Amino acid sequence: MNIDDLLQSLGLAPATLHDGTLIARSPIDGAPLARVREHTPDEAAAAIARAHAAFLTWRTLPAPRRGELVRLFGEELRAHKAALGRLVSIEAGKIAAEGAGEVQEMIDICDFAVGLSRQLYGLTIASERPGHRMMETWHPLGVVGVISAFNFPVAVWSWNAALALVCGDAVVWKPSEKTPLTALACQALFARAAARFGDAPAGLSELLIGARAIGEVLVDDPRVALVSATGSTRMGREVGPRVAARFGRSLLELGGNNAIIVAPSADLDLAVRGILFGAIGTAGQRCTTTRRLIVHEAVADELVARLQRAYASARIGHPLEAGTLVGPLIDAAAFDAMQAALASARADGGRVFGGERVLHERFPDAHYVTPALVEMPAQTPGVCHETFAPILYVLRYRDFDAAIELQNDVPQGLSSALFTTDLREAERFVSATGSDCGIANVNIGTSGAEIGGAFGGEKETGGGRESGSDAWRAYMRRATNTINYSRELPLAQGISFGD
Ligand code: UN1
Repeated sequence: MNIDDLLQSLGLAPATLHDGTLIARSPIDGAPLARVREHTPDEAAAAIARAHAAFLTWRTLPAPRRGELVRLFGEELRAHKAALGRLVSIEAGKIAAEGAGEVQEMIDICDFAVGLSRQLYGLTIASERPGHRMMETWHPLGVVGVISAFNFPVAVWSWNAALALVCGDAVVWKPSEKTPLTALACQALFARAAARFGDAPAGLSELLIGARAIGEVLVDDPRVALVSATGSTRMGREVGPRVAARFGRSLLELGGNNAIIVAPSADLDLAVRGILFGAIGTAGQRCTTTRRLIVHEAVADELVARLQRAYASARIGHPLEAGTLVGPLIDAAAFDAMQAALASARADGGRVFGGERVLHERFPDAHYVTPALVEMPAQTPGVCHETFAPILYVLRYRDFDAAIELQNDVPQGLSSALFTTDLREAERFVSATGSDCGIANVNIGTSGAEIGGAFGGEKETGGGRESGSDAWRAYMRRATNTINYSRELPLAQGISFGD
């Protein structure tokens, strides 16, 4: 199926995608896919105004009714899973299984949000005053701005949008300028769901196409109550303070530097598979990608040898060809950053295996690499930095405490994992003195989280939590209500005031 037919099947008219200024390219071969119209800052402000007006109506619908819209959207996603997954592969370079998996992640969060729409619970709290009841209510928050990255071009928006919509909020989305087509396709599918729903206000889900200046409009507009931003720590460092300066809320999901510790008792078959998916899956371009391997010296030689064999046999190539495990990097800048990181690792005494450009004859305008395994003498500044490419730094340890210290001794705190069959080590790792990350796993890798858990991390990862558990609370405002049903007016703390 050619790209125009694919876009058409997702409800987009290709004719409208040829006259814009933003060139959407496929990282598969670097070829232009479409020319998309960019929004001006004035248009962005108008979209926020429409979303705000939509919010004022939307918040009055009962939450379970709002859930019905998300249910219908989930149906559209189910019906278009193959096509949207394929478009994700074409625009972001993911292999077919991961493109489809990303759409499944959207379907899963829709299901979760539909259930949640009947569970936006508050507490009833014992009042210290007689004849009083105290309770907590959760109300819709306002317009939620979503800034997302190229690597999960649709799922990250859906985690935010599905929850925001059941919570009674309107959503304005600024996707990465590298992936406008998948965003347009999501909007088209959402529009179908809204049409079937009937009384969804116009402006409930707005899309802003453009570069940084458009994101800034979203960040600075006081009508945007929450800015949920996924991307680099550098981006979050700018967004967070700007939103805070106007007393807005932000939910930041930034860089990770995720480690897997492999203990001497580990099941190495599991460990090799977990490391492989985490380190080279998505060509190392997940925020949860495994970037560091901290392996006990007793099993290090064997594990590294097995990984080298697995790396050498992993098929790199066109992401939609059967058998491919590693697709392309997103662009030339990603390739250059990877090469710079490898050069700095070599200068610091690292032994680099892999990391070369391949397939340049077949795809001269794309960037395919062999994933790199780099044995490091120490956790150097380069190792502490997140390079968005398939580089796995290998460090050895002797003592489990030192391994945990090493794992925590980076600025980021998103995901982490331990492979062990020692119960004490496993429990220690997930305890208060274990991993300091938002995600800490045992005997599974660092990436590929389910939507049911809260997703996010500490330190320079930004502290935000999206997706499952009680992450919905970030999309609502909490009110504490005290109701006096007595004929007296007792004051709290036993204060007597003029009586
Ligand atoms: C991201 O890379 O921004 O846990 C999100 C995972 C996916 C989400 C990654 N469920 O790897």
